[in-house]
Amino acid sequence: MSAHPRLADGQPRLEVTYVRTGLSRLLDDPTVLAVLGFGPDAPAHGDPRYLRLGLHPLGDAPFEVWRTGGRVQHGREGALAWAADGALMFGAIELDEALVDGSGDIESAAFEAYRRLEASIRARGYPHLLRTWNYLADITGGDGDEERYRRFCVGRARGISTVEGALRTGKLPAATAIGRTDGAHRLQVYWLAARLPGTPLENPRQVSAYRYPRQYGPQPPSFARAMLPPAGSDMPLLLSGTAAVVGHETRHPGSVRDQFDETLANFDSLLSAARAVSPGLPADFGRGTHLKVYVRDAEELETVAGLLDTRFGDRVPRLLLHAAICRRDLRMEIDGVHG
Ligand code: 3EB
Repeated sequence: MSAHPRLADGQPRLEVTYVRTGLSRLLDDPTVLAVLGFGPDAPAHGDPRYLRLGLHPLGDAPFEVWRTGGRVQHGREGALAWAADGALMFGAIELDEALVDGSGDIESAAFEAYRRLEASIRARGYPHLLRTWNYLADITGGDGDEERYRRFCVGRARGISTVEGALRTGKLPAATAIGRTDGAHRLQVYWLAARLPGTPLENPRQVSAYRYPRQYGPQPPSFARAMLPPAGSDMPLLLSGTAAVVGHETRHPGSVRDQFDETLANFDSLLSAARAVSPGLPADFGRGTHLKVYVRDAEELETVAGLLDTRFGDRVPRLLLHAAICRRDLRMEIDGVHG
């Protein structure tokens, strides 16, 4: 079924693609680990491997499909959906903020989501969290330390640290935290976990997020800038949400064009760091790269689409999404995979 070389038993394999095939046909494939649909116009489906995300795409979005090397089993535990192939696990949890212990706040929802995530990856035997995505409403709502993103960071860190050692800085997953644009106060967290550990990477141009100074909130964000897959796997590099942050400061708050260039300079630097460990990775983005490009102001989506066209032509598959970024002065952010 697959043209890829056979890997030793239990070695992870993951391929990410953007496709316009019908959803049922995608889910008929037993090697499909996850399918992501974007925005309220994406279809609904009960398969635990399918997640519809609360972010509006520019135009008619494809599905994002994750395929693995083995047969996938899947199921649900309450609000949590999972799928796994013996080497990798996809999981997703959606929590209505109002329903979490009656408090209705994002900190409690994040705590609860991460507590359940940790319990689930451990119980199923995939204890190494490689990558997380976090989509929450009104991400920059509230002021100072009451800002929702800051409360989210507090809840996330509390949830992860219920398990001994998991928050150690050398073990944090690559991540994205983005504001959903459909108005629903429902926290969506989805992830990729593995039986074997990956290698987290930092970016020499950026202060590690887990060392951000106090001015950004009481709890520095718990993520690494990228994750190299477990040794011996056939998987891309997992790129965290990356924006125009140099050191720890936002650059070019007034210009989405300059933020775009700064973001790509950050990726250049991150890819150099990744290639120092894994020299086989391509130095430039190309066909094996898949990017999700998040833009805060709907009016700037077309501008960013044009910047991507100019920079990459049709060489780099990408998906544009309308989504709020977790700092008010960040106009855009990009995450993705590269291999
Ligand atoms: C930054 O560089 C931008 O809190 O999980 C990017 C990726 C960002 C992940 C997270 C936040 C997160 O600080 C914000």
